[in-house]
Amino acid sequence: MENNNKKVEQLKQFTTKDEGQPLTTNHGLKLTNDEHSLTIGERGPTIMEDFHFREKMTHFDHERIPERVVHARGSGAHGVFESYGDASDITMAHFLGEKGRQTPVFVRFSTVAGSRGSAETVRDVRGFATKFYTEEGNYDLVGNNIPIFFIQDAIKFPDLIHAVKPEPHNEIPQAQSAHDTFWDFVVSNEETAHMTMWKMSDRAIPRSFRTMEGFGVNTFRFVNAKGEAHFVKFHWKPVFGAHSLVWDEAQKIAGKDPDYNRRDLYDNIEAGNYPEYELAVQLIAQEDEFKFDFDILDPTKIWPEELIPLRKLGKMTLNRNTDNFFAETEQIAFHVGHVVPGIDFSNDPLLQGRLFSYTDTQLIRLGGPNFHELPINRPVCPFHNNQRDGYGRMTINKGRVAYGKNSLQNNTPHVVTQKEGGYAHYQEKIEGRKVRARSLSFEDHYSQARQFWLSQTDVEKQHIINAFSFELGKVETIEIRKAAVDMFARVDRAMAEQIAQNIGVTPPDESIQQVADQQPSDAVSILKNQVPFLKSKKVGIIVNTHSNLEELVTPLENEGVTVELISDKQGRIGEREIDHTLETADPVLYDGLIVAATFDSVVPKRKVQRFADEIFNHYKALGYASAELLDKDYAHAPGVVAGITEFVEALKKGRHFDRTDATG
Ligand code: HDE
Repeated sequence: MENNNKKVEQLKQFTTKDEGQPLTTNHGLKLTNDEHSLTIGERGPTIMEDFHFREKMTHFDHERIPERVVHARGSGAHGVFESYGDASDITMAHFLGEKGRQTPVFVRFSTVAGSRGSAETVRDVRGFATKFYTEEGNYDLVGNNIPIFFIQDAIKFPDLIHAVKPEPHNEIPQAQSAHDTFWDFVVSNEETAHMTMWKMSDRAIPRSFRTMEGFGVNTFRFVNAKGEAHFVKFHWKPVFGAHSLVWDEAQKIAGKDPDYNRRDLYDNIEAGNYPEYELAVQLIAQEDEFKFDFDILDPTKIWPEELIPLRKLGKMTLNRNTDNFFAETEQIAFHVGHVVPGIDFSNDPLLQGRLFSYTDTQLIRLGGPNFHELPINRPVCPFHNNQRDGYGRMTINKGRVAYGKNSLQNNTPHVVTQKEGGYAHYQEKIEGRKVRARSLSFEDHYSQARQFWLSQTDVEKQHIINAFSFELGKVETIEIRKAAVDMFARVDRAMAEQIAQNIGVTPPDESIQQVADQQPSDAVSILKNQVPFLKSKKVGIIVNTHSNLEELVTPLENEGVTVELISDKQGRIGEREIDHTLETADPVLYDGLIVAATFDSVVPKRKVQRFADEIFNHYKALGYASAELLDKDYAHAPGVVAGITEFVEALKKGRHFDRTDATG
């Protein structure tokens, strides 16, 4: 598959290997000494003449570029998208036009609020941005792992981001929404109600990039060759389903392995456990625009899947890590305006603003207008126009003509018709006054927030209450805490009452009306849609020389589970290397744990008990060789098992939330 990947082939032209080569300056001069500056005498001053020192230091001084203003912390991979069939009844897009057609892709996953070096398992929305290198030019699907957004109009984006970022007077807290300014924004802007419910849910702490859904969020338009249009929403469905961490675990991982998500992605691709996601769309015919009790252009609303079913269009497989993080993941530049014929925009006011912001932000981040020439951003099809010059221009455009129309070059490069593959905007008829106002159809901020609440399982509801209580518990201004309780009493009074109790404010005022009940949408719950799986899960086995390794390891590895051996010291047991000590490993980094050691002075029970406790409290599969090894309370709890076959089953199931004694 990789051999036909045009993007990979193209990148090869820009790839270099320094290994085994003589050291030179950037201008190709071979060097005789790279450890001493040029000085006058062995103890004297460095002199200006030292061009080598100056070049090396200058380059170093300029190594950093501005981080993305949002989504700074991210990680990416190459892959391929394969079309399931011919979607030409709904879109002209060539890459969706034939069963089996393959298109190279690059995906960058990210958190939103944190800086480039921040921890990855914080409570936050995740970015899910895909660049399709199609035959018709690059198509970017710049989405998130939550299907809606906080605000309805792009003009509020700077305000939202200023509120969630560290507070300006002391730059605290990093990558957290649990602080006054974020919650002040929430309670002062009611349109945030629905998205805040999602952000307080387990969606905001995904187990891995491999196990989270993706959504285009905004409403786009599909247009077929006959000019017929549908409004469209995009979905990525991970083949392993959506899975989340639990909050205590997420916070601990942030310290134990701040690179947890990128490591998971990288390691699994290296191991051949390629992450897979199906691309699906929801479609609403142009003439049905006003058929729903929500405005289909409002980005704070979902289109319930039960009402508007998904149509699957293809599958994406991420099968290759980057060679160089900076050149690829950092320099990739996404833009919602990078579209191909057959994909168009709607008047969703958030989308309209995004169409401006993405190019604008690349100009500062990547230092000029030629970022499209960076290898990772180049299309795999040819591109020609009369744009010229600027910082970092790499192309050598031959000839004297750089304008149109012209006669000297027979008026080329020339435009083409739509039939010949040219992009023509959908001709929507628009009439209206020039206003700064929002349609009344955008005014209902609570019905879908309540629908989200009513769609959750009891476990998920409890997690939402806990998340609100944690976040608001960190808010110093009591009036903001109270305002949040009042605001979310409109979503569910009982929920708000519990939060109020937890955070020490008075219950919601009697006058506040909870909105009417809604038909639940099971699709928005993670736990109602659990996919059991084994491949790529990670299990730690605590061992000593008495452990019977083969019996435990083989059944797991046969299922594609990654096994790591943990003991008090590193070294070998038989053929196998011990991967970690009880200090370098931590229970929060595993999907399941087996205690296969007998306790002695080598593997002290006290340390092992901590591992078992954490695994137990985070509802994960726990296997043990004999009952005396662990606290008796554990013995019969769900997902705590003695045999390896039982362990494999418990691991496959996922979390055992029916384990009532666990602290979460
Ligand atoms: Fe973005 N967003 N965004 N955003 N966004 C950026 O572009 C912006 C929004 C999303 O991995 C920036 O290159 C505005 C929604 C992702 O490189 C910037 C608004 C969704 C990424 C920008 C939004 C997204 C970005 C910063 C409100 C989900 C990371 C760096 C109207 C559909 C892409 C950059 C990557 C990045 C602007 C809202 C997704 C500043 C103005 C809604 C996944 O241009």
